[in-house]
Amino acid sequence: MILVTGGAGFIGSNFVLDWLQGCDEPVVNLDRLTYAGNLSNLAALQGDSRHHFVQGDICDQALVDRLLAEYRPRAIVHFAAESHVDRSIHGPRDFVRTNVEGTFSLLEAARGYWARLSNEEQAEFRFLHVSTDEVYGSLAAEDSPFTERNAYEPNSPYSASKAASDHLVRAWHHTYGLPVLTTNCSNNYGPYQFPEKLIPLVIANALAGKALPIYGDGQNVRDWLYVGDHCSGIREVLARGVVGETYNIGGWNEKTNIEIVETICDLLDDLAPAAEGSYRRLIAFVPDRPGHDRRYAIDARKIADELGWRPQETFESGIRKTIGWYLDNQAWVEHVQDGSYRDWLETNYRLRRSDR
Ligand code: NAD
Ligand code: TDX
Repeated sequence: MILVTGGAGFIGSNFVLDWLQGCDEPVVNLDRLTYAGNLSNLAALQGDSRHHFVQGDICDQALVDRLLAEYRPRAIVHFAAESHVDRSIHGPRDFVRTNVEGTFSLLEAARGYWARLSNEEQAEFRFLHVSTDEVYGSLAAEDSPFTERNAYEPNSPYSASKAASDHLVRAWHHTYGLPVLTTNCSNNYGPYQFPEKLIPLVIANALAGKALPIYGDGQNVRDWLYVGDHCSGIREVLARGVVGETYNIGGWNEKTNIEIVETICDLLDDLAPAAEGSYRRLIAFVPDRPGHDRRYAIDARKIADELGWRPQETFESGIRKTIGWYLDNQAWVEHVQDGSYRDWLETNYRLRRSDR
């Protein structure tokens, strides 16, 4: 049994689906179901006794204590977070609460649970913390990609809250001996990503004939990784990572934002041509994001050399898959945009409430 937090969000739900496709080890999935959590992502697991969903908050330590005692997981894989940089600029409080306080609560629960395990169970136990490359700050064009030894220089409320959580995880290892692992990954894309992030937003807006907003000059650079490759990297680190270490995960796929948006427009022109002409006509340059980091790039040699992990998708194959998924699942986008998926959830999924 493993405990996954945030397993109804974008990466967490991909991880749970991939995990249960690859093995029969059950998952208890703790998710608060914020706007970003969507149980319909896990509809394929309805009635599957290997998946135990619990709606609840990682800040609720008493709940996490109960879940650990009841399910006795051999690992915690911690995805739950507020994850959108723009939201963190407009309302940073939830980011500090969930990302910092929530990770603290989870660590405290894990520490108590771990202390009561047998020696054998203690040796097997892992707390894997899923984090981001944004903690390293912004690179200039001539800088080398981030390695695990780069100093932390977070610039947004989101990245500052993730950096704080990474530090807590590190401290719980060094001070209390909790067997932790941390992964710092670049920008993910793929199925089930909430259409507030660049790639799904551009696909959804293009199909709806709406403007495709590009912040600033469109020359900001991100490294892009297909979500399935992130999930396989996490599985490798969980299985064979060295306790106390951090691992960067990245796709060696640096792209400017304008390149990304133009690529999506061109693929959509082939796959779903619009009567009005190329989707590029919808591109609109808009005022920049405050404090917008210029460039992220990941040096993923450590996880490649030490654990043998390599991404399976190129950007070209991954973006085609992703666009195909959004074209086939336009109802999903409409539901998450208008909130009606919550009705779906009430009628189609039996929830275990945190106040049980
Ligand atoms: P997401 O916003 O899609 O999902 C977050 C999930 O966490 C949601 O299901 C939400 O309901 C849940 N959640 C939020 N607050 C909670 C709380 N207090 N208690 C319990 N559950 C709560 O995020 P994502 O993009 O899937 O990111 C997952 C993790 O990966 C995050 O920790 C994020 O920082 C990290 N990460 C994301 C990316 C990316 O490109 N999306 C890249 C690197 C790292
Ligand atoms: O409408 C937009 N227009 C635009 O130009 C949006 C939503 C974004 N952008 C730009 C901002 C970034 O330079 O595109 C780039 C990507 O933006 P986001 O999708 O918001 O991602 P980013 O800010 O890079 O952060 C993401 O990657 C790292 C995730 O949201 C984080 O959770 C993860 O840690």
